[in-house]
Amino acid sequence: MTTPHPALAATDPELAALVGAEERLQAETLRLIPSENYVSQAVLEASGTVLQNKYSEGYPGRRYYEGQQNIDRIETLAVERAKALFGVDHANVQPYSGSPANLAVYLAFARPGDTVMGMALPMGGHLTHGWGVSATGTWFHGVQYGVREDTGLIDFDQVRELALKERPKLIFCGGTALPRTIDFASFGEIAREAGAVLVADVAHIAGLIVGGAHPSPVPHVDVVSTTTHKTLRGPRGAMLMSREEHAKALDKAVFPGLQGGPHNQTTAAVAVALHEAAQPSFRDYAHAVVANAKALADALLARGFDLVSGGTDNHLILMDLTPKEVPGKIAAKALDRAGIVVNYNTVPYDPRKPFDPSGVRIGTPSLTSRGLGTEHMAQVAAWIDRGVTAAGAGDEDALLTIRAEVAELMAAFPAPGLPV
Ligand code: DSN
Repeated sequence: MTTPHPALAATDPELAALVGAEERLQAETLRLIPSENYVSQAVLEASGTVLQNKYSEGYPGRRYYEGQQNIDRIETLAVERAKALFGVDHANVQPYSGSPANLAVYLAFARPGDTVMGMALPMGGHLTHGWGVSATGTWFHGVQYGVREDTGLIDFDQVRELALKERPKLIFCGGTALPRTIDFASFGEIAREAGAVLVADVAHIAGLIVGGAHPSPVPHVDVVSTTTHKTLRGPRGAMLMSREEHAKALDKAVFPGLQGGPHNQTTAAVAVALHEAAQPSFRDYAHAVVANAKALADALLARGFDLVSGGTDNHLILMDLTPKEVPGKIAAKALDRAGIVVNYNTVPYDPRKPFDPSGVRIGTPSLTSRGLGTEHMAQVAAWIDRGVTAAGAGDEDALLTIRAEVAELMAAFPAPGLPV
């Protein structure tokens, strides 16, 4: 059999074997982590080019190194595509990933000790939205909002009350475990009333936004921060976008404020992903991701699962396994052995600890990229149900049986970017 990475296999067989093993794992398993995806072969190729060899501190036309003839055009292409796709005045495609992108926003608009506001991590927010263990909660005074215990929905009364009392410099909206549509307009009204800069962190839903399957934050917020590798289906990277008035502050914060040379190979792959996301087929993809998530949520509800907020509007489902009497971590690890890859997650008001929480977070971006449709979601829910039951009973044979069934279905839906 020929190897898909001949030079790697010849130079470093040990590493090549590990890459091959990961390719098999990604091919054979049902990947349900909502922040993951499969990039296309074109994105993979762009991110593995000689662009890797070039230093390019600065911005197109304003670099600190020579030899930027091609790099400038590549970065400009990525910037122009981002602007067109998201409908923004300004885009910076250089942040290395989501956390540095958000840190650059702090650098642009706040000073250490300032008050900032975001959703609490255990409620579905992100570390970089001012949570205590993050630099953003250590160097800044983070105040945190959450969701209502009875509905699982963002508590806008609390958001407004906190914002007017604390007068934060920055308000972050968006998160990592929010199954419902984000009401950017309400956040915009509150931020204006409080005099805060409003940042929408749309890392999870960027692909849904450009695909027309989630409302855009652009008319309502000052800054849009996003990673490029989740529903947007690009390489691991990030972007900051804004109106023209904030362009200089953001650019200065990214470079020279926080980062050195941009990762040009990633910039190129971001440009490719944005080109792909501008195609009509990507709109179909974004809507299919949501349709699959809704169908999966319905099938799980029918099997007696407790879903935070009662379901989903987007790509993500947060299951509270408390009624099943199986802790999230035990369930996640058992599902992994069954070939179903998920992550354990806190649920709002979780009585358990973050490293051993009550919930499991799942999503449909990856399986949709493989071509699975709503007709498959009853089967996916059945596997999850059987897997959780087997986890509770310690039934390893049942997990192995599921693993074989999963692999059989996955073989019929080859994953983009992976050797067949
Ligand atoms: N790690 C990402 C996620 O899984 O949601 C957030 O940064």
